[in-house]
Amino acid sequence: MPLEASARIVSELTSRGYNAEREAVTHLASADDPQAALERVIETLPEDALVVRSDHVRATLSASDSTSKPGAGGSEPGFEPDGEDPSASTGATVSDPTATGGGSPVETKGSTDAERSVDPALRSLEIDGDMTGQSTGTGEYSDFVAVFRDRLERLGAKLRSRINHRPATAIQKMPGGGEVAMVGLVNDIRSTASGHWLIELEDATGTFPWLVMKDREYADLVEELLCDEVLAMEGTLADDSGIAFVDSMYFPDIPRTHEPSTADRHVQAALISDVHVGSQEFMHDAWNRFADWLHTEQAQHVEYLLIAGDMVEGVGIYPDQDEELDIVDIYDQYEAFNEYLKRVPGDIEIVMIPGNHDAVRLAEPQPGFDEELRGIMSAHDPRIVSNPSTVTLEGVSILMYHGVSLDEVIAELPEEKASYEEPHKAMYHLLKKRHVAPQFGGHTRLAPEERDYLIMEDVPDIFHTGHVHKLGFGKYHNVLAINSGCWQSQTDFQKSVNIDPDAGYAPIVDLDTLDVTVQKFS
Ligand code: D5M
Ligand code: FE
Ligand code: ZN
Repeated sequence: MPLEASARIVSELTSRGYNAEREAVTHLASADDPQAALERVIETLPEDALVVRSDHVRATLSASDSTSKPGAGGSEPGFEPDGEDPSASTGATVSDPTATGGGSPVETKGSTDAERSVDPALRSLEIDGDMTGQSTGTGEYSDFVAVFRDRLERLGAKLRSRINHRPATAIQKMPGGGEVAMVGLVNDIRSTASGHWLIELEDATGTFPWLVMKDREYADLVEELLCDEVLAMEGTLADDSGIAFVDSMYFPDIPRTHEPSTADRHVQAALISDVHVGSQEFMHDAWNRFADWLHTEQAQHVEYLLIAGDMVEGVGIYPDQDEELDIVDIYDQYEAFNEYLKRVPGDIEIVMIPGNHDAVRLAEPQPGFDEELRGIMSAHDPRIVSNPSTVTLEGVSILMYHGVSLDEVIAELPEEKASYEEPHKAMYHLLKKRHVAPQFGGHTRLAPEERDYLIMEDVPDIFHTGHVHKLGFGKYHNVLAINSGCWQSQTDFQKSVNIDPDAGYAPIVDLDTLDVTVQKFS
């Protein structure tokens, strides 16, 4: 099926306010006169229809086949290709869906359009950890105490069985020279005059200082530590019991033996983020190519679309941001985003969480969009949940988090351990700490709640973030970490700090194997 014809059909339907099932578009595109077929289909649609369904198209076209010759309605102009040259360069792991000859890494079974039909009964989509409507925080100091206590309790539970730990106040009273262990939050990290490291751990009873000697093998781990993360230390008490010398450190971590779940059939999910509609740099052509591609046979197994925040550019997010706005009203930005969502096939399930550019509170966890914004973004009936949330697709759990803490991980850790060039490695550290935003008080704003929603209580099969606008993926203890790039070309700010965004890519995950292929649309 020619991509241009389906692209044109999708545009045409979108401009008239309709969404369409993929199969419906395929069917229309393969009609002798697609434009006439489309007109007939629209004429016969029920008045309240929002989605053009394949059974309706089939019924309409077969009815009219018997009464008129193909193209008989034909006063409309025929379908011309867009004239847009969608060619793009391809990289090693990247496939260019618009190049002739395909070269698709996506497995296609058979080649007939009829096989693309999706049986909704095979799908399953569950949400966990959506805190929308659950916020209890009043912003009082006591809420901060509660959220850190919950963090220490729940992450500490992952460590307490592994060591013979004691509370901070009990350690102070133990005889000097003995073996000791403690589970706590990192309260402070300081280097000493002689180049050693002093780490203060805090638990519910108090604090205790731990010294990491610079020549010990664990010294290397100190540069990975972030304030407020939970870990355990084991070591030897000094003679006066005022400090302990670290022999081992333990992190909540992902067990190395973790075996991810996979789907029982060949089904795929597209993982994206950072659309930034409303920005002058929003790449609408790339987005439209992506949406059009989703209507093609090559994308027939893509049944889910996950969007990890920054749907729109927002207003007043950064200084002088208004100079780069294409749409200045935040609601208009969401209206426009909704139009772009409509181009996505109506039979793809969409899940989305907010990011720091979206119109929800900035402090994390961020509840899902309010009713007014849900109303605006309703055309595709997306599942709108909090940042973070876990979505389980056919048994495969995907932790979605926008990713603001990645800026901090990248700023605090040495280049080889976390960088914008390899954002997935920064994600590995969050997995190791079993927390999406450990450090409080920097870029990441924390909303005090009774419960710490940012903890990774269960091990996800996939961890999906965005925010840093760089594409990267890899596995950490069998968990697939994906940072999904963006749909916004380089902004003036990014130019000034040398951020070269990966814009216009869609990583596609096979849910049956957790393999990733990247489709390029820019
Ligand atoms: O963030 C996109 C990336 O760029 C993320 O790594 C933060 C960084 N960024 C972008 N603009 C700024 C300004 N003005 N200050 C600091 N950091 C910035 P996004 O959430 O899409 O803006
Ligand atoms: Fe962004
Ligand atoms: Zn962001």
